[in-house]
Amino acid sequence: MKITDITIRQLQMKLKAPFTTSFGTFTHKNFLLLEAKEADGTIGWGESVAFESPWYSEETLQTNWHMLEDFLIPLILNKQINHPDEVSELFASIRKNNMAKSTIEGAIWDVYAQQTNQTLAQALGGDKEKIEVGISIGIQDSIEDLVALVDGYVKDGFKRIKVKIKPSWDIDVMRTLRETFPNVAIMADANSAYRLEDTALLQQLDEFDLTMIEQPLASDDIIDHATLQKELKTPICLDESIHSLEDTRKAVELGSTKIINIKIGRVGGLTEAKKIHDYCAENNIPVWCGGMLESGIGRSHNVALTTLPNFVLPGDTAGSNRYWEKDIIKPEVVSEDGYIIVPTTAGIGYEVDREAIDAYTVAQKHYN
Ligand code: OSB
Ligand code: MG
Repeated sequence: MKITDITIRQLQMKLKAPFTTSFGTFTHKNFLLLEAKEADGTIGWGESVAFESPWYSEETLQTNWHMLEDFLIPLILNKQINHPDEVSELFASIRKNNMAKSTIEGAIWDVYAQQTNQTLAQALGGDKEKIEVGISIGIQDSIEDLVALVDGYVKDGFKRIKVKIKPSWDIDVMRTLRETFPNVAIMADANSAYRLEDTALLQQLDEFDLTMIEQPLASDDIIDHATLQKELKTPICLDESIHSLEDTRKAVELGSTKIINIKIGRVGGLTEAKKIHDYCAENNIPVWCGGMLESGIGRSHNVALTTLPNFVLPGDTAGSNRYWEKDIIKPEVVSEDGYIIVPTTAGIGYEVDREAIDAYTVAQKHYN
């Protein structure tokens, strides 16, 4: 492969409903899309999962654009690439900036899959025909509102309900949910809202038989999580703390985590995501695919990754209609009765809706 042209677009899409975490509320998603053209005309698509502000990680839409324009794109344009695994080698001189790296690597995986006439899932080595879907629910104004929402999602068939928690929106919320939905798989995601001093409070969650608690402590910590896990029955799942296979190995060896949430952007791309998957499979650590409120393009990469065998827990990759009035792919990602059917056409498997992309584009730049 030789990538001869790259276009970066900034899109703004309005969420159907605001999404609130322990850090604040999103009403819109502003993000970058990357279109890469190979010498033979094949086009691949990647999505940056960086948000506008650095609350989830230090990367932002603007830092991603800067890294892509000034460092990453020049390392890719017109270089001979035999396999997408080589992209991370080309980027070896650039530290971190994983979401920026992943944006371009994802597009190259899409090109590679099309040129080898495989689905992205097949190119990665996955073989599921459908994947199990869970849903992530933001912080609500009242417990009654939350119960009503969860009731709807349970009826829709979602295989697992994840609820955002924060101090003062935690124990009572989870108790009510467990009492109302005794047989549903429920988990909590704290997005780093607690400290080790909160151990006694977090131990109260053990009563509610949660599938896991996601990232209770600091986003850069694996030491305190190991201490906390010794005091908790509920399995800890790390999200923000995991940026690589090395982070995964260290966290698993320390006992900081029993489950890993893999996000392609956070770990720098599909190649690293697959390595983490393989390591976890060998070490009996179940994994699942997290979400970053992606458009259909990022979502299609998540669907493909989830077809790998050790993605044994339902992910956060719900259908397009959970987020958008109109997505940017055709057909949209559909979740039905808690499953998404994996597409069967080559590459990401969904057609890109250029009219929709144009309508959401607020800025763009071409590189060649
Ligand atoms: O922590 O998993 C998270 C959304 C934005 C940023 C971080 C997270 C989330 C979610 C929702 O939980 C995932 C999704 O539905 O795409
Ligand atoms: Mg999370």
